[in-house]
Amino acid sequence: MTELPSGLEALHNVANFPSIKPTVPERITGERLRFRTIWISDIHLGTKGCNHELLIDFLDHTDSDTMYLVGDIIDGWRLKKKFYWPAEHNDIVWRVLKRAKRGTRIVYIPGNHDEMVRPFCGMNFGGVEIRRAAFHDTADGRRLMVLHGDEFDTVMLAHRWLAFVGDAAYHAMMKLNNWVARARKALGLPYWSISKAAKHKVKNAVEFISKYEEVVARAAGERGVDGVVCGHIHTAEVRDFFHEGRRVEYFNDGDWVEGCTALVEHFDGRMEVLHWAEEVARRNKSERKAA
Ligand SMILES: [Mn+2]
Repeated sequence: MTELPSGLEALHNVANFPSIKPTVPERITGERLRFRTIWISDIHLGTKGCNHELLIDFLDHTDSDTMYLVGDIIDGWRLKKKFYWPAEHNDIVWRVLKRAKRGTRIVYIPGNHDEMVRPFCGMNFGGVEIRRAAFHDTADGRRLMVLHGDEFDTVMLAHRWLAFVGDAAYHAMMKLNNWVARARKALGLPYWSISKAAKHKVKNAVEFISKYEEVVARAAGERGVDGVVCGHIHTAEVRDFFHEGRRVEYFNDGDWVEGCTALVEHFDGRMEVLHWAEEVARRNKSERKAA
């Protein structure tokens, strides 16, 4: 293969991973938290926004029979503008490939930020199945549709801006907001309306998220499945909807830029959102107690 897109090239470089050692050594813990299934998405490798520290911790403390990578794993949009690929991002790819080698079934569903991987759908890459979408059967017999979720942006064109929530520009804007507020205060100027604009955006965001969840759940209902798992909007959620009198469950696994969450299925089919920052805090507390 010649001329691989930048994100894939990085993936390709670590594909022969046994010969490469991660810079952050794998934390070998006695027992990993075991799940039937793990869903993670919106990692945005290749951006400063990616919280690689928490994600590496998550990957070192968990295991599952199946793991779905639900899109926006690599941020090709940002990489195209500016190449940013710290060693820790290789470490994440290394850990995913190692999981595949250990026997975890890995299904990678590219999103809109890693759409350069979409032409490879149907292929198997280093033990990772690349798919456009998938169906997952839970232990208690529910059928879930798994997709990234940007498909529904076309239904809601007015709200496309939210797809950029994970983008560094968003963080830069938030930083600028803080800086402007402080500078104005120092100059004795009143608090400026940028906060009002931000609040308006947030209110819009709340409405958008609710509407988005509804649209996705409706699409799942129309396809006759029991539920849907997606990512894309960086908002983890478990929510029940009804479609023609039938229950349709909506699951969003969140992201690793702001929320740092994963969706898991326990061995009895129970679904749960894990907030990894909270899990780490709890672990540190119990370790301190033990010491
Ligand atoms: Mn997305």
